[in-house]
Amino acid sequence: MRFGNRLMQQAEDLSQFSQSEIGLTRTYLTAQHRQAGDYLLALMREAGMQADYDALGNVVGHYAGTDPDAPAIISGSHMDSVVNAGKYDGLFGVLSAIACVRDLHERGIKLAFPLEVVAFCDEEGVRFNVTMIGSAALSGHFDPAWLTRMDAEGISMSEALLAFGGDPAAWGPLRREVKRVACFIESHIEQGPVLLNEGYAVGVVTAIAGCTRVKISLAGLAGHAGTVPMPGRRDALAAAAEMTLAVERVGLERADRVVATVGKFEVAEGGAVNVIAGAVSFTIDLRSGDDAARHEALQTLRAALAEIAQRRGVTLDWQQFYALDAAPRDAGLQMQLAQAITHCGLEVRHLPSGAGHDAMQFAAATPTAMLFVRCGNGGISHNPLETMTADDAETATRVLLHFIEHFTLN
Ligand code: HGY
Ligand code: MN
Ligand code: MN
Repeated sequence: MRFGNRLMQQAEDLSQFSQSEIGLTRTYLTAQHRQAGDYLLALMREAGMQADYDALGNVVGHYAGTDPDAPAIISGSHMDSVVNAGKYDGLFGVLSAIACVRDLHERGIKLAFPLEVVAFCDEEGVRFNVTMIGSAALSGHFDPAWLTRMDAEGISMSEALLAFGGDPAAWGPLRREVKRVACFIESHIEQGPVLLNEGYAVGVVTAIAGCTRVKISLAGLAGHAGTVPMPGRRDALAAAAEMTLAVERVGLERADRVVATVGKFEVAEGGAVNVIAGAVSFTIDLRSGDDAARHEALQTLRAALAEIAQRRGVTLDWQQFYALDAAPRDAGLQMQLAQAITHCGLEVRHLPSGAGHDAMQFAAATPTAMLFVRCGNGGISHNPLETMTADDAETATRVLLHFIEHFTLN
């Protein structure tokens, strides 16, 4: 095995850089970001790359090509995690790309195209509620207003960047010139059951689902739990609970094409056992591979929540804070990826991605492709039970390497 065991060990090593005692949580611009970044820098340098942090905390490695005019192949994924995460979400795409460059370096091979490997600093958006910060910067979608976003402790992204050693004023030059990028290829665990259930080690991603995220804030009337009669209460928590079920219902009624989730639910000041909740907020994450279906579901949901708010006498504030359209993958690159899979003696399975990925940020101007690798435990992810095998890590890295070595411009 050229890659699999080493890659699994590296993922194990990196999982120790966690903000939580139990499980893995690694968020943007923390000491754990630095620890994992330093580990990845060392791997990149060992693999023959010039590597360093950029101004926003991305970890970027460069492997020169033989043709100074050739555009670069960029490969990578994110190095941050959700709360209580698995070990492979994001990092598999970084480690497999590094392993490919290391293999070329050890064989003394330089390709015509320069190679860039990127560990994106923040894709999950846990700390500042802004997702895909690193890939947005490289693809020209960074919004400087994000720098004023505060974390739960009231620290702004700009302050955290300065404390990390980054430079909040230097995000502009991170944008890659479109003509200097040949393609972006991301390998990633599937985070679902399809490859596992159908017996495929890897798959070619056809499209990444579009996603809209909304923060709902409800204001009712706080009151004494013992003295306020049931009829006529303006209970923000009960209203939020009914709305949460409405989110689930809208998703279930469109289960063939939409998923809808309430992932965060907060009672102001934590609530109290003997107080009718006056203020509650929650988040909605609504996705579909079909943008029209997502928009229809969102409108239906918005009307349903408004009716509940009106009937229950609570006010509803609807703050959409994220929206990305479905992003089909480049057909030519899908074909090259399929050829790499065939070359490795495997059947080709095409499938969509319900999860969002950094590759979405590049799709508007750069040919992008994604390679999925099977995960175990029913495909579970965003959960410490997330798992994959060294054999599949080996297979996926061989496919990625073949794709990179035989890449041709469309
Ligand atoms: O939410 C997602 O799909 C990704 O894990 N950020
Ligand atoms: Mn994730
Ligand atoms: Mn991911």
